[in-house]
Amino acid sequence: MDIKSAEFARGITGTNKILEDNKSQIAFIGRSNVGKSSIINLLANRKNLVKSSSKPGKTRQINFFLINKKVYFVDLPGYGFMKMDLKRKEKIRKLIIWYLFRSEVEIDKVVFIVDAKTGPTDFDIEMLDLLKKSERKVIIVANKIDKLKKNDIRKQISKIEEITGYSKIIPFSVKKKKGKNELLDRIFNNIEKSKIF
Ligand SMILES: Nc1nc2c(ncn2[C@@H]2O[C@H](COP(=O)(O)OP(=O)(O)O)[C@@H](O)[C@H]2O)c(=O)[nH]1
Ligand SMILES: [Mg+2]
Repeated sequence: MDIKSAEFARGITGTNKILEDNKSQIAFIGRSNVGKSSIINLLANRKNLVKSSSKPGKTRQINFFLINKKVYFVDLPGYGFMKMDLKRKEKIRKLIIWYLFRSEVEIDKVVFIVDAKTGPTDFDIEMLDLLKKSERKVIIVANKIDKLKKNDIRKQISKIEEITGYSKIIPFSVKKKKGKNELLDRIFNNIEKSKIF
């Protein structure tokens, strides 16, 4: 199930023909600094496909990465960075909502990343409720479990399941390379093999 190739395709801030080229789209969403870029890089076996930066909130467009020449990983802008001004926050929020719910796109799956230690933010919960109502297929990833004591991981995952109302949350750590295979399996199961490889 390993990814063989990955390349940056395009960044968009509104409607674009890339949305309609009949490839599967896997959306990645999460607040700034949660480790979204690091996770996409880990899945794609690339160090710097997506720029992972110590300055959060830098990406303000929706970035499409072509995986195996067949499927897109779609990196949504990180939201909720504290130092970002309100106008900018609102712009990003609108862009995310447009892509997830109003663009004429069939999104195959949404990989929703939350921080394992701090749990979902208010915006996370709002988005997860909307995703549930729209019956999107959502995979929740709890990243940075390396920051938790071993004994607390299960407890914290259960708590996040309770808060979000979603089950089967994947405990993940980019730092310890934990959860990678499970996440790839969950992303690609139910998608026709010929659409991926
Ligand atoms: N401890 C720990 N740090 C992580 C993990 N994943 C990412 N980070 C760090 O979190 C910071 C933000 O990561 P980045 O991928 O840029 O987050 P993004 O803003 O969501 O794209 C970076 O300093 C990463 O090295 C993890 O699993 N554990
Ligand atoms: Mg990022």
